[in-house]
Amino acid sequence: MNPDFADFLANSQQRVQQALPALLDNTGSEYADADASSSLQRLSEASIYSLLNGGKRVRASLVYATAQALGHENKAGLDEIASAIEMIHAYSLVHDDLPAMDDDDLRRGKPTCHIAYDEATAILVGDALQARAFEILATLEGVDAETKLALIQQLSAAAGPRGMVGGQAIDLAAVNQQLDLSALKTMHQLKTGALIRVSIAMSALFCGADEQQIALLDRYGKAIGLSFQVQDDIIDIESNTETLGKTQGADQALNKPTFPSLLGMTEAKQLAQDLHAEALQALSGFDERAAPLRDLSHYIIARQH
Ligand code: GRG
Repeated sequence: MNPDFADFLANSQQRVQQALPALLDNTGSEYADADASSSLQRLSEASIYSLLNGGKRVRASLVYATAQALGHENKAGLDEIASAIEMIHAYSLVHDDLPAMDDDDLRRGKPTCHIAYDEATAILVGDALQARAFEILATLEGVDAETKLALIQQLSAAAGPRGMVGGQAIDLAAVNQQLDLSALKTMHQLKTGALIRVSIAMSALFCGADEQQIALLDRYGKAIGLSFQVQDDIIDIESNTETLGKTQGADQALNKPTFPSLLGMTEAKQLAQDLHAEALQALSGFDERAAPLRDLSHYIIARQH
């Protein structure tokens, strides 16, 4: 990893990690006894456990990298947008790990939320993180109502049935099923790609990108949204549980269709390279301020966890 990109990634991770605790604070209801109740404190604790327990912060980094490409990396409000997206992402992982879904015990190298707490708490953590993410966007300070509405519209579409939740529904139904390459790509564009893609789109919108910049950045986002999942399928086979921080071979164990199972490992790796090339091509008109975006595309297909 080049040192400039290592710095960028560390700064982005630190920036969102610092912003998240205050944005997650569940206290301050009009009912003082609710703030003091041990049930609410347990929910807060489990939410903090699920949100602040590491994570590469790729989606937050994409928010900052897009802003940097557009010359707005210090714009007030970016931390809140990055945090809202990371909350949606954390909720999806907590729910995905539940017994009714992928039934996993390990996430980010630690017991999953329903193992560390219990299933009902894990369901509520996901619900709470999701609702809080939209509240953060709705209450962005100093941002006009039209922009806030557009941000909420984009994130809700990406997270909902035409995005992540829809992809998850297809994924759950795909166990023991054959999917062709086109159907597999569609599933992952929705399940994993939509939230990655919208991280770039929301930052571009917020930073006032013009129509052409928005279209090019979206082309980049679509390519890396898919390459992220192709690499995820590759490392699910080639990495190990300790490096992954989640159970290695989980997709194979569930007999799920994956890019390597459909294409073979060599072609799956070639697909990741092709998508990286497509992402770089989309950025060819951007100057050196887009370096973190270019490096993030490479990081996504080179990562081992
Ligand atoms: C339950 C509504 C609902 C949706 C779940 C995205 C998703 C949909 C489930 C995650 C399943 C999974 C492991 C998909 C592979 C790609 C992926 C999203 C990996 C986890 O993201 P990273 O690697 O995680 O960015 P960190 O821990 O670094 O934040």
